[in-house]
Amino acid sequence: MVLSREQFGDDFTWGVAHASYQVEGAWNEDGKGESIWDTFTRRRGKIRDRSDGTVACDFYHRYSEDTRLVADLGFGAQRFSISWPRVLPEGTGRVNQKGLDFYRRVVDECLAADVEPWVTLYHWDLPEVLQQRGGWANRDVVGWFGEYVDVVAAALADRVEHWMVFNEPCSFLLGGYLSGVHAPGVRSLRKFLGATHHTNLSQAAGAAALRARSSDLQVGTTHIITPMVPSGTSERHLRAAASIDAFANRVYIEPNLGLGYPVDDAPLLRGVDRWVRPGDDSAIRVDWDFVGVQYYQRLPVHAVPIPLLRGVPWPRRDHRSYDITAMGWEVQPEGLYDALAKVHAYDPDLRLFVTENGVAVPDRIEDGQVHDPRRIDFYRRHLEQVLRAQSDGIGVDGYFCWSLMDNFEWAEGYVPRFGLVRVDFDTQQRTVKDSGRWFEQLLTANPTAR
Ligand code: IFM
Repeated sequence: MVLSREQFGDDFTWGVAHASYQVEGAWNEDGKGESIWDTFTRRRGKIRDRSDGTVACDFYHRYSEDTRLVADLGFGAQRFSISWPRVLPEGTGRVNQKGLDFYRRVVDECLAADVEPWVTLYHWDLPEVLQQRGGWANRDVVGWFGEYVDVVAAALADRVEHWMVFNEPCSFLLGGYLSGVHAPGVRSLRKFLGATHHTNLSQAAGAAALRARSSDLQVGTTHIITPMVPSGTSERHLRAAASIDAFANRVYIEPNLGLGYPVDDAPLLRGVDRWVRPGDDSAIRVDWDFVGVQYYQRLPVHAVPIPLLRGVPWPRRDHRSYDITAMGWEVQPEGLYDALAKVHAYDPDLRLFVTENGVAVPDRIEDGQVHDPRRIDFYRRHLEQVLRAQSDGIGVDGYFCWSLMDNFEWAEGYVPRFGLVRVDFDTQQRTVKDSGRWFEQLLTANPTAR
């Protein structure tokens, strides 16, 4: 199918996304405190290429030219996150004005370039001092987070309309508190359940702090949705898929919608009860203006028990017949449709945005160009699924590419490259890839010329 911008509707938001620790660098400049990723990356064996985000894409100093690039490629929105320890170096209390000023400059740069700033409040870089006090497993985090959100909202709510409270709770909770592959590297089912409940409460506290600042804001959050596909029709496989769906998708969504924890499909989740207090059922509820759906892969599920999870089945990769990305993920565009349909089913009136979708492929620079046909094919096929969703009545109002530029991919370091723009991490030179040009053509060219 030949895609054109018009097919998606006049009000459709086209954006790019990135996150503080992955792009900013300047890890200790202008009074910033340490985050859990500053400390985690120093631990041996945690990052594949032993790298860290101390410099990353140097967005802290290059936000102007990068924002100009966003506009030149035809995008109308830039989604970025705020680093909590840059704003509150001690996690609570003293505000670092220079940190807040940086984000005001980024926002103003966006507005001047006619690029709408979309702000994420938490994309995984908790202040290290708060981790020393238990991090997300300490219930006090709900109050700490509410205070932080209020500080940021006070500084930016007059010029930022779209806010996302969290980025992918699933990723930092499963990775940070259960498998331990992400910061803070904890491996404990008990703490994972506590951290999950406190994050869900913090979704509500963050949303309330935003709404208290202004009733004009669009308040949302984002979830990575990984559709689970049972490997067979036997009861065992069906139960395995339902159980992992509860762990990887539903547990971060449903409590905020007033649906409680999905304990019937995943009895291990009953352990959350020890963390729940009277009144939490109502305190946890949020009336979202929109939800950001983030999609990368679907997972075939076999009933293979993992000891740490005491019998909970875990997805096993079995995708020989699919195109596999540099992350080892299966390219399955229909999964994006399934992810959108899954969230839509909770509330057909909820506005949805694809707030992340993208692919890491091993691309290289040749004669000053980066030819990345696999990435173009990936985007084309996923955008077709957005159109399919829209035509089936699923309200999808925007699409953000992950990512504007190659950046620090957490435990994978700088090996996987997700950008529409290549970054040479030695020189910081940016080179627009063919996929970036493809978007530029889609978004800016005269329709008859495509
Ligand atoms: O790089 C991450 C991002 O921080 C969160 N969503 C998934 C991306 C790719 O792994």
